[in-house]
Amino acid sequence: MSKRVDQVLAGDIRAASRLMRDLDDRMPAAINALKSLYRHTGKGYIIGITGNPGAGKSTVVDALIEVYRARQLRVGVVAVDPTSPFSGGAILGDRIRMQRHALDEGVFVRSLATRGHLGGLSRSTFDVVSVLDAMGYEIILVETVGVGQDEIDVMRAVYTSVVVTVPGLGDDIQAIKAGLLEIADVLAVNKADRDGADRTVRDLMHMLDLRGTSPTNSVREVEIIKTIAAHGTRDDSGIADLVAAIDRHRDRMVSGQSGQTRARKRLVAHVAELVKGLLADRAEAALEAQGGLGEVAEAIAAGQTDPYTVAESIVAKLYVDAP
Ligand SMILES: Nc1nc2c(ncn2[C@@H]2O[C@H](COP(=O)(O)OP(=O)(O)OP(=O)(O)O)[C@@H](O)[C@H]2O)c(=O)[nH]1
Ligand SMILES: [Mg+2]
Repeated sequence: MSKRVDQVLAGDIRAASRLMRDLDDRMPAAINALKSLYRHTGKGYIIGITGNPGAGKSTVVDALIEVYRARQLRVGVVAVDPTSPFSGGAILGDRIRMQRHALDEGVFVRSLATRGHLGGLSRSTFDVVSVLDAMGYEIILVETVGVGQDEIDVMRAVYTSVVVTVPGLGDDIQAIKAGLLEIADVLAVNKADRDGADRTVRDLMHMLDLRGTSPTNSVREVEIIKTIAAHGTRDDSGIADLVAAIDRHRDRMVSGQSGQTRARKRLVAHVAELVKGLLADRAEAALEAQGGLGEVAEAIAAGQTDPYTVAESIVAKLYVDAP
């Protein structure tokens, strides 16, 4: 086993950070290290936190860190920094919010940028989660903005997914309906200090009921919890209730058939992500070989070729160039 695998297993933060960076660059040695680390994974409990931009996900994560640290558990965090116009300040915001944990050796926060990833965001997230898991972090929190398919794919691979929403915005509820509700194990109605929280809880309950009556959907138990994450772990923040709901879901997951099914689904999601990632890498390389997207677009605009021919030739190259 390589030295760096040993270092990571021993909890060496610098070695782990370096490995994560090398994984982002798809360095073969790093990928080999990850293969060795994989059999040391499976002990951490992975909790996803997703929801609309600005709903308070990072604030919830911050409060959760505090609760789990009080339980003497080591906490790893993966925050996917969105580049959406709604939340351009996220990177700085996350840093400030989570800064008070920065000196705590039991907490490791890793931010991932969405920019510049071609289908690679969920893969990077999986990679970082695996490294944190192998390092022995007992709780792994994954924050993503639940707007893209990538994010939803990530949520399929966690043990408990918490969807954070806020009161009042009818459109938000619609957005939740569109995809997030389907993956929610626990729903948090955050900013419950604002008007309309109870109404939102009722709306969500109604939507869950509707979903439950569909013949294709088996009814899952989804708890709805009101939170005021800005109040941290104060008695009125609802964070203790949220943690209790996560605990209850965890208990249901570790026991019985549903736990097994969920574990298989996680593995399916992981492999599917890796395959997608590898294909995306090859497609990118094939595109580069043709001069990049800019060149390709020029050629099409000049009437030298057409989009269909270009796409076919790129896909054909995936096979020819396979190692
Ligand atoms: N009133 C109120 N404000 C809150 C609450 N929780 C968070 N906020 C505020 O909402 C804003 C956004 O919080 P974040 O935690 O950054 O939200 P986020 O969902 O992580 O945002 P992005 O990662 O940018 O999508 C911040 O100004 C928080 O202080 C709450 O319970 N009540
Ligand atoms: Mg955030």
